[in-house]
Amino acid sequence: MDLSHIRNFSIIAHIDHGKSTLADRMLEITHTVPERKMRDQVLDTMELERERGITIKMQPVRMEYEFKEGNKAQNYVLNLIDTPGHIDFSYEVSRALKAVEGSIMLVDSTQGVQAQTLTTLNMARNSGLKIIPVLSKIDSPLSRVDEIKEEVVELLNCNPDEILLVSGRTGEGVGRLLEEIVKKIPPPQTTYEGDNNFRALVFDFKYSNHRGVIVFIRVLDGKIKKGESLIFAGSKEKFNSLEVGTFSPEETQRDYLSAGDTGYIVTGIKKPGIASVGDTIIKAANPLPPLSGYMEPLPVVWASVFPEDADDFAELKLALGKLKLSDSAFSYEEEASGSLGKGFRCGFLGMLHLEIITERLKREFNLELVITTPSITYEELLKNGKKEKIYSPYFFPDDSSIEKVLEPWVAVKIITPAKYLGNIMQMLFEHEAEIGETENFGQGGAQHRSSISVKMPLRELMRNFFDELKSASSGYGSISYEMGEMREANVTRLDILVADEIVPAFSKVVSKKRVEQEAENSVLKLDELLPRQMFTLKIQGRALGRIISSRTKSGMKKDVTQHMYGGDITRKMKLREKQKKGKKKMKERGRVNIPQEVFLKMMKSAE
Ligand SMILES: Nc1nc2c(ncn2[C@@H]2O[C@H](COP(=O)(O)OP(=O)(O)OP(=O)(O)O)[C@@H](O)[C@H]2O)c(=O)[nH]1
Ligand SMILES: [Mg+2]
Repeated sequence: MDLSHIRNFSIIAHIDHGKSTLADRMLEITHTVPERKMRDQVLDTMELERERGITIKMQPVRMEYEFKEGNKAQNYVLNLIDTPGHIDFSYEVSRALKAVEGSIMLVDSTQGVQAQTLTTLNMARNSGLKIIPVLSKIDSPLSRVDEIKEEVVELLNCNPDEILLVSGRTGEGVGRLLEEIVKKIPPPQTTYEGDNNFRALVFDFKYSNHRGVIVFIRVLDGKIKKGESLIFAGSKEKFNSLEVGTFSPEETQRDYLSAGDTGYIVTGIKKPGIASVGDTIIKAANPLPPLSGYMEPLPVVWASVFPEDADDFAELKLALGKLKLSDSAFSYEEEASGSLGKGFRCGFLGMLHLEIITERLKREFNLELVITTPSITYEELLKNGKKEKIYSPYFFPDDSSIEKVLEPWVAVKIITPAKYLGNIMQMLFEHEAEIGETENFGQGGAQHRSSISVKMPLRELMRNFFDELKSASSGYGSISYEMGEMREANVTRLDILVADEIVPAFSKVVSKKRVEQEAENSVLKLDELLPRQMFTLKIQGRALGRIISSRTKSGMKKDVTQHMYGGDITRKMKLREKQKKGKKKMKERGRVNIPQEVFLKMMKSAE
C-alpha cells in the first residue's frame, strides 16, 4: 500500500470512556473480525482485562477500509492502537502515541472531560499528533452532549462542529468517524527512500514460548521480509526475521512490511533482557541512525517479591524476565533480605500496576510468592554523613541514626463537580496536601465542575487516596498526577511482630503523626487475617523504639483430617503429607506459618 493510503491512529481517553467498545464497531464495519468471533471489547484479550473490564495493554490492529467519496471508492489501511485509560498504564499510551500520526480523543458524553483526558491529550500534543475530538455514549439517557461539547471546545479551542458524536453501543456515528480519520489524519512520512533503507520503531513486545520474542513495530522507512539479518540499534543484538506480519488483531503472517505499516517481527530470541521498547531495528548490512527512543518510566511504588520456596528463585527470575517482555513499564533488580532470602525489588507505576503484575506472576507462572508492603522511595541523610536511598521499609534505618529524610511529592490535578469541593478539601487537608489553584471547568449547567491543583506527599496519595476521592465525590471526581520534587519528611518505620519476631514483609514507613493509628490498623487486620495456629501468639506493632499496639491470638489444636469420617484413606494421607510440608515451611520461617493470601491482603490494605 502506498503511504498516501495508510492512516495510523490511536484512541485515547479517561478510563471507561468507551475506547475499546468504539474499536469493536470499527472492527465490525471494516469486517476485520468475523462475526462469530466478535464479543464486547474484543481487543481486551488478557484474562485479567476481561475479568476487570479494563484495558491493561495497548492493542494494535490493522483494518482495511473502503473510503467512498461521491461515486469513487478507494481502499485504505487503517492501523489502530487501542490504549488503556487507567493512569497506572499511561506508559502504554505514551509508547503507542509514538507509532501513530493522529489520535481520537474520546470524551464520555455522560461524564465529560476527566483528569486522564487532560493527561493523554497533553501526551498526544507533545507527540505532535492530529487530534480528532469525539464524544462517546450518545445513546445513553444520561448523555449531555451540548454541555460536554462546550467543555471540549474550551479545552481544544476548536469549533463545536468539529466534535464528532458516536455511540459504541449502537454504532451511530462510527462510519462518519472513519471517513474523518482518512480525511484529517496525515498519512505517514518517510525519511529514507528505497526498500533497503529499513528502520522500525519497537513500541511493544510479546513473548512466545516457542517463537521467542515478538517485537511490535512501526515501520518508518524501507521494507522487510522474512529471513533478513537485522539488528537492534541500541542493544546491538543481531537476529533474523523468522516471520513478519500484521495484527488482525491476532498475528497474521505477511510477505513483507513496508514504510508506514504497523506489524510484528518474530525474532526467535529466547533470552530476556536483550532489547528494550523504544529501540530501533535496522538492517545489519545497512545500519541507519537510530531514533531517539522512549523515556524510561519512573516507578512510583516499590515492593519486593520473594519466592515462598527458596528453590523457586531461578524460576521467579525467568518469570520476571518474560513478564518484562509483555510489560516494559515495570522494573526489577535482584535483592537479598536477611530473613526472606533472595528475591527481587520491583518498581511499579502504581498500586493497580503492582496488583496486576503480582496476579500475573501467580497465574501465568504458577509461583507462590511473598510480597512486601509496597513503599515509595525515601532519601536519607544519616548522622554519620552517609546518604542512602531506601526502597523497602524493612531497610529504613532507626530514628536515632537519621539526620534528615526526604520523600517525593506529587503534583495532582482533581476534576470534580463543584458541589463535592467541601468534602474534597477536608480530605486533602487530612492527606497533608497544599492546595493551589481552583478553577471553574466547563460553563455551568447542572453539573458545574471545578479543577483543583494540589501538591502532596506521594506517601499520602498512596494512602487510600483514590478510594477516598471516589467516595467523597460520589464517584464523579477524577485524578491525575505527576512526580514532583523531594521534600523533607517526618516519618518513621513501623514493624509488625508475630510471636515476637519481626515479619519483614509487613514493615512500613508511616507519618510519625499517624504511627499509633497505623500500628493499630495493621495489628487488627493481621489478627483477622491470620489463621489460628496450634499455639497462642502475640501480634504487635513496634515503632519509635517501643511496642505501641498489641493483640493476643489464642491457639487451637487441630487435626486437618478430623472432619472426614471413615472413607477415603488416600485423601487423608495426602492431607497429612500436606500438613507435614506446611510444618517444614513453618520451621523455615520461624514458628508461624503465614499463608500467601495474608501477604496479599495485607499489601492491599496498605493502599
Ligand atoms: N451506553 C453506552 N455504554 C457504553 C458505550 N461505550 C462503552 N460503554 C460502556 O462503558 C464501559 C466501558 O467501556 P470500554 O469500551 O471498556 O471503555 P474503555 O475506554 O476501553 O476503558 P479502559 O480501556 O479500561 O480505559 C462498558 O461498560 C461499556 O459497555 C456507548 O457507546 N454507550
Ligand atoms: Mg479499553
